[in-house]
Amino acid sequence: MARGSVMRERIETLARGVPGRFGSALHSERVAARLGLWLGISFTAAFVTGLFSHFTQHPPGRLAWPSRPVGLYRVTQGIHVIGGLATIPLLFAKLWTVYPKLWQWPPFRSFSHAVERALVLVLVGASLFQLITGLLNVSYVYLWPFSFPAAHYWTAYLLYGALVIHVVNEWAKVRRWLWTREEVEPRETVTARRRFLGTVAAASGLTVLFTVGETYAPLSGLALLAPRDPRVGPQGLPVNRSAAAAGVTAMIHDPGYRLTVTGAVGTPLSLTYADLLRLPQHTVRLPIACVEGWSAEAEWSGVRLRDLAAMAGVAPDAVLTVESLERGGGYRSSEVRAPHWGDPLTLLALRVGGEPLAPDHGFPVRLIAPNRPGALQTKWVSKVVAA
Ligand code: HEM
Ligand SMILES: Nc1nc2c(c(=O)[nH]1)N[C@H]1C(S)=C(S)[C@@H](COP(=O)(O)O)O[C@H]1N2
Ligand SMILES: [Mo]
Repeated sequence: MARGSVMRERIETLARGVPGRFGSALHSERVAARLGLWLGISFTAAFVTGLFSHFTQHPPGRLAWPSRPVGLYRVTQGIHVIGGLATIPLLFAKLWTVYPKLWQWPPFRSFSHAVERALVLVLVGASLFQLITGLLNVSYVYLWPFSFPAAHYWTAYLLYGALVIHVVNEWAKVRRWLWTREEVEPRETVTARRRFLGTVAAASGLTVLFTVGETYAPLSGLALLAPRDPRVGPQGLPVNRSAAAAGVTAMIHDPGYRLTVTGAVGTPLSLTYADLLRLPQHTVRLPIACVEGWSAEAEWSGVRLRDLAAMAGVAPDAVLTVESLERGGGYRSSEVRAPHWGDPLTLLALRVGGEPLAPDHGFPVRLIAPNRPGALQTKWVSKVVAA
């Protein structure tokens, strides 16, 4: 059909005032409600898992997360990032479905209608911002001058607040179109709608299928769209920041290297690499679960952090700060609270897969703990400070 006649048909439909239609069968409240429901579920999952990630990294006060289940953060962040990517086709489909409403006339029927439309503008802007900057961030593209986590965190409240109000405003339509018996519709309308929604769902599903392998090993061969392959890197593990990039290459091979345990301790410790190897060694299988969605499991061996804490005489509720040889960078140190340092799985690892750590994996010593974002698994550790 020629463009002009499509437009004419739309205008005629509008003029006829078919309920719930603002264009064709696809520009309808029924399609908008269905996509809206999917988006509501996926934004809720993103909001909850995103807040979990935030408060895992920034626990308020003296609060602490449990160290189990071991792979919890890996799963929640996988849902966050891969679910977020799968939301992109849904959002664009929804915007396409409702765009004829952009030209509605008059633009504002009343003050409350104006407020409602302003709110939708905030919702659309915040959604596009979250999904697009999120996609670029996990693709390691940093084009902006602001801190991604800070902007993403505050925009999440804006988005979710606007979403809740939007859902309240539109709820009657959702009920009408999704939960009441369908009135008789032309067959083509039903077919066109099913085909459209099926295509959108398939686009989301394929996004998941082609990225989930970055965290779910059995599908890593399919992770064609994922920025990281969890099997690729030195010792079969990916690297976010190499020893060279962190500027630690000379320090990690210095024969004067010591691991010190200081601060609120009974007995300060200063241990060489050989001393550490002489302490009881333990082996654990744990993932690195990066905040950017990829994760990779490995077999780590080394000294239990709680053994070192006991040797140094640390209080049972102490907070341990693990510090790297790295001078700058956002991840040069991390806090380990009691549930984590008391866990027998938490190690200052000296080996991975039976070999000494590669320089890029944190030689001589790295922290590895269960249920913890990769960003907090500090590499090139030289100090533990108790407080
Ligand atoms: C394509 C979609 C998305 C991607 C790829 C994505 C990616 C990410 C990444 C990589 C982080 C970790 C940031 C860091 O700590 O360095 C994160 C955190 C977060 N995300 Fe998303 N995200 C997406 C969508 C969303 C949406 C729709 C919401 C809200 C409804 C949301 C809410 C959050 C929150 C609250 C955090 C915690 C931020 C913090 O640590 O301060 N995200 N996201
Ligand atoms: N000192 C230091 N440790 C660090 C980082 C860093 O930049 N500096 N990056 C962290 C991040 S973001 C991740 S995901 C993991 C990556 O671990 P890997 O290189 O051993 O795979 O290391 C963490 N430890
Ligand atoms: Mo990371």
